[in-house]
Amino acid sequence: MRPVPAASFAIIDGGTAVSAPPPLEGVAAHLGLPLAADGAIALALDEALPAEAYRLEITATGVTLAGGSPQGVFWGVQTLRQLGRELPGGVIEDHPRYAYRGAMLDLARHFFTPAQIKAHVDLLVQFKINHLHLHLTDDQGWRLEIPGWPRLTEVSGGPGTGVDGAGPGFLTLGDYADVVAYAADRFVTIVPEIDMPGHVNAVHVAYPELTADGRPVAPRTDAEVGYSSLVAGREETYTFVETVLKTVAGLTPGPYLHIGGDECLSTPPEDYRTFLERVLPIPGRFGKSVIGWHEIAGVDLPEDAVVQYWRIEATDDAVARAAADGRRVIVSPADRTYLDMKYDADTPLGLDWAGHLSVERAYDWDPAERLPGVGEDAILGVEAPLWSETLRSVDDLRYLTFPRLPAVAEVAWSPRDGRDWQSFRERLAAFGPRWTAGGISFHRSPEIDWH
Ligand code: TNX
Repeated sequence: MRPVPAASFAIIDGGTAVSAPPPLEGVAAHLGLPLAADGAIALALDEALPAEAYRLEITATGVTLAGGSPQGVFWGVQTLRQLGRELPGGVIEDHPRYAYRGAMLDLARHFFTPAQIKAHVDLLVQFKINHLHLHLTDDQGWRLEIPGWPRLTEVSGGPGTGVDGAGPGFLTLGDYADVVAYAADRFVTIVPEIDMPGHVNAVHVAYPELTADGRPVAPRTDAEVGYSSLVAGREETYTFVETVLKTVAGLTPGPYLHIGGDECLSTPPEDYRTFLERVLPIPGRFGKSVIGWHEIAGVDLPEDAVVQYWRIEATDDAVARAAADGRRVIVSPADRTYLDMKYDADTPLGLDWAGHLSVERAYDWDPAERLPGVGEDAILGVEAPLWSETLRSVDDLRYLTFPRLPAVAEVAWSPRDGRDWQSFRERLAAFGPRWTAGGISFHRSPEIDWH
């Protein structure tokens, strides 16, 4: 840290060091600067602040960064990194609007390796995302090793799986633990999803004895939905589900297990209800809260259940009733948060069933005004899902993620009256050169005057 004559800003240079008390040494390491007792950047805990809040004071002689917890300090570190090497003098006091700020990655339609997932986490935390939801299973593939059920990954995670057969692979127990630990070190909670009772063709390919008639099922590599279902009326179904959820709960330190529940178009409504009434309480027995896509709101929910809303239409009475009964909602409307929607008609990747999603559309909306009956208090947070039917590489994943993920992340972090599209698009423009320098592919949206 070099004092500058104008005294209005500070400069981080090769000689700048960080001081941190022992509980913050791990956080300090994320600055990539040496530790020293008299470092010009001083990290501290301030228990008067909420856990995720931080206060950043920048003067010509140094920087003080205090957080309500190591996580709060970590978010302040992200802000410092965003400011660059020339830090404007002043005080920033900041805290999140929502506790749950999520991104989702679909590993089932196209697998990404642990190294790729970790690199993704590194990019997400820059925007203060604190949950990564992994969609681990679907019709086209099963991506997490489950002891006792080896064919799930040997067959349905093997060669030729994924959309177009182009996305094979799976996480071993060790891989998953490694991803969880890496994310935790960056204050990101992994939210594992095992999608059921629909989206299970990969289960039936691996274990035909779980189908209705016990006959073998062909693998599917197309992108259809709504044709497969676990059988609600058979005990074997629940033996399978219990084992899987117990395994995933045991591997997952975070508080949530996502059980899917979406698009069960081939499950008769009574079977859907029967199945969910059996399965919704299972995460609770393993100490976890259950999350499901909003279709689950039609069924009696455990008290701590969380409903993830993805609809594009404005109303959903079942979700509003669940909110009135005290259930929390994660807001992921497809027309505002789905990173797999095309930006515009020319976007080479992505889908368009929810319309085109420009950067401005991803930014300029309010979660608490989206759904009648689901106001601020009912909202746990906001998540941007990325379904991977059209992804074939990390570049593809990043191209759809950036720059819309930062837009949704700001919707989740900043208060409504603290957000402004003009200001956002100017701040976003500064990421162009950084992403380019880092080899991070992104969409050069014409809505932004890129630097
Ligand atoms: C709907 S949204 C799905 C997924 C697809 C996605 C594609 C939801 C809960 N289910 O199965 O991948 O659309 O955008």
